[in-house]
This record gives sequence, C-alpha cells and structure tokens, in this order.
Amino acid sequence: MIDTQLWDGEMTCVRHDERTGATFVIALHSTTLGPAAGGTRAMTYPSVDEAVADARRLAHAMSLKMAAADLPMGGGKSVIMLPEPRAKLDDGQWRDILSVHAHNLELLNGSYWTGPDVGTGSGDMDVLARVTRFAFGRSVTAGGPGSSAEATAQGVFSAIQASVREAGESGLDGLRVLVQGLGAVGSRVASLVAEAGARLLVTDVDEARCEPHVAAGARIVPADEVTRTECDVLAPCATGGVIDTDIAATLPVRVVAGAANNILTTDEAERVLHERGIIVAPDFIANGGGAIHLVGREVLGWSASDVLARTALIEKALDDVFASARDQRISPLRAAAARAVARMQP
Ligand code: NAD
Ligand code: PPY
Repeated sequence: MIDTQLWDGEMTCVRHDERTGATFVIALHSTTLGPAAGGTRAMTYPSVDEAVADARRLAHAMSLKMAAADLPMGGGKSVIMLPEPRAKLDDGQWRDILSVHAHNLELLNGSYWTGPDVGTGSGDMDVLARVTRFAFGRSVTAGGPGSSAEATAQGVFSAIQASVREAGESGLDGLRVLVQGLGAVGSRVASLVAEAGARLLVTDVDEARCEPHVAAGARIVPADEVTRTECDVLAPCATGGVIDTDIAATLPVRVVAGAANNILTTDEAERVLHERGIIVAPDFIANGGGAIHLVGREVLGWSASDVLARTALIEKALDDVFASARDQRISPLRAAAARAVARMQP
C-alpha cells in the first residue's frame, strides 16, 4: 500500500510496464522555483513501496538542492524499479525500458526534467534525448555537457574543507579521510583529499577500484567496517542511508561530508550526531556540484569554468550555514533546510 500521508510533495506518478517488467516512479516534490528536475535511478527494489519512498525522499532532497544552489528548478526524481539487476539485462531490454521512460517524460511535458543518477549515465541520456527534450546530461559527443562527476567531486571537496575548519582544523594536512565508494565521484574526491595532504583510507565493494589509490599510499578498509573505523572525515560517496540512529551513537569520526544523497536515515540520527559534536555537511549542499553543472550548462548557458566557479561557492555556503547553526544553536542540517525552504516560498 503506497503511503499518501507522509510526503509533502506535489505529485507521484507510478507506472508498471508489463512488457519490460519495469516499474517507473516519478516524484515531483516541488515546482515552485521551476520545473522539477532530478536524475533517473535504475536499480532493483524489494517492493514498489520502497521504490516510491526512495523516489520521494530523493525528490525532496532535489528541491532543497536546487534552492540551496540558487538554481531556477524544482525538485523531482525518477526511480526505475528493474525486474533484474542492470548487469543481467541485455541491451535490448534496457533500450525498451529507456523507451518507456522517454514516453513518461513526454507525458509530463516539461514539468519534470531528468538526468543521470545511480544506474544511468550520459549514454542513457543520449538515448532518451532521441525521443524527448526533457533529459539533461547527454554525452559531449551527442552535444551535451557530459558527466557531472567532476563538478560534484569538486563541490564535495569544498564541503570537506569547510567542514574540517568548522571542526577546528586549519586544513586537511595529516587528517585521516575515509572515502566510501570509489566510482565516478568518490575516486576524484579521494585524489583531491590526498593531494591536499590527507591520509587516505578507501573502501569499495569492488576492491579493484581501491587499487590505484592503494598504489598511491591509501589504506583499504573492509566495506562492512566503514562505520566502525576511526577517522577524522567520513566521505560517503557510494549510496545513501549509511548512518542510522544506532550508528550515529557510536560513529568514531569528527566530520561527515560526502556525495551520497540522504546519508542519514532519520532525523534522530542527525540529532544524535549533533549532540555528539560531529560536524555533518548537509548532503544537498555538499553534492550540489552535479546539479550546478547540469542546470548551469543546459539551462543557464554557463561555460565549464562558470560551473567550477559556482561550485567553489559551496565552501562559502557551508561556512554561512555553520555560522547560522551556531548562532541559532541548531544543527547545520536544520539551518540549511530552513534556508532552502525559505527560498522555496512562492
Ligand atoms: P558510481 O556508481 O560511479 O560509484 C559508486 C561506487 O560505490 C561504486 O564504485 C560502487 O562499487 C561503490 N559502492 C556501492 N555500494 C557500496 C558500499 N556499500 N560500500 C562501498 N562501496 C560501495 O556513482 P557516482 O556517480 O560516483 O555517485 C556516488 C554517489 O554520489 C551516489 O550516491 C550518487 O547518487 C551521489 N551523487 C552523484 C552525483 C554525480 O554527479 N555523479 C551528483 C549528486 C549525488
Ligand atoms: C542529483 O544531483 O542528485 C541528480 O539527480 C542529478 C540531476 C541534477 C539536476 C537535474 C537532473 C539531474
């Protein structure tokens, strides 16, 4: 049973496609600042309810992200609940799934624009864009701005720098930074923090992704020991939902700042971390570089260097959020959400 009570967003569309076996969920959280936008996540889920809940949580985060970055878009997200893991689908099945999704986008006629997310990439946006205009993030060869990973990683690095200063450090030199997930974003974040003098710890379920960093001096942490590993900064760059209330009570770190959306599972986890004096960079600000890249390049006509300049402002945005949280004696997450919501008023 889909819960209609516990979400303050505008609309959720759910479509099951018998032929491909995929279920499509498109959540439009807010269109106050502009058309809803947010990536398409394609993966398996235990149930449609969980796919809907994920789409709604992610769409909410997109509204906050757009408002926090001062971008003229609202928040939305698509989830494609796959019949089997992506790696088990053949190219034909995947093309059919994308073709249904392109039709969904056409039906929404610009109220929602998509882009890449977990399980989709620039090449998939190229496929969608053959049918619909409402896809951001096509590859450079297809005339698009290409991957947002570089901008996201730069923004996360800025967020880590602001957060360690808030924790009383002058910089990253000598600090232990654990990067969880060494994909498109995490591998770049790992390189940036290592270049800044941090002692790098890395983990990925795919151990081969750790190898280049280990060769450059990083230490591997087993994937299931991440939240028990003592370090100065934990940078979750794999999936969300890393820190629940129990983990928050014991997490042996000083700072949490990463790329994943919705790193904390509950408000209670946030309260516990705040009470313990752990600095948490709101993820909808820390990972805003991707949205700045996509909306900046595709809607606002920015160059790559405009995008980098805007992404660098994430550091100042977080300085302001931390200062306002201190003044009001609330957590940075609450201070950041209050600012974003204030910007979202019609
Ligand atoms: P990616 O798929 O390229 O990389 C994810 C990596 O995490 C992979 O190497 C995977 O093996 C690893 N991983 C998955 N589960 C893990 C686990 N439990 N423990 C350790 N490693 C695990 O994804 P990405 O583009 O690098 O994005 C990383 C995160 O940042 C995602 O949560 C994404 O939603 C978020 N994000 C990305 C962007 C962007 O521009 N790419 C923008 C905003 C937010
Ligand atoms: C995200 O940043 O979490 C995304 O979903 C990427 C995105 C950003 C803006 C428009 C479309 C996709």
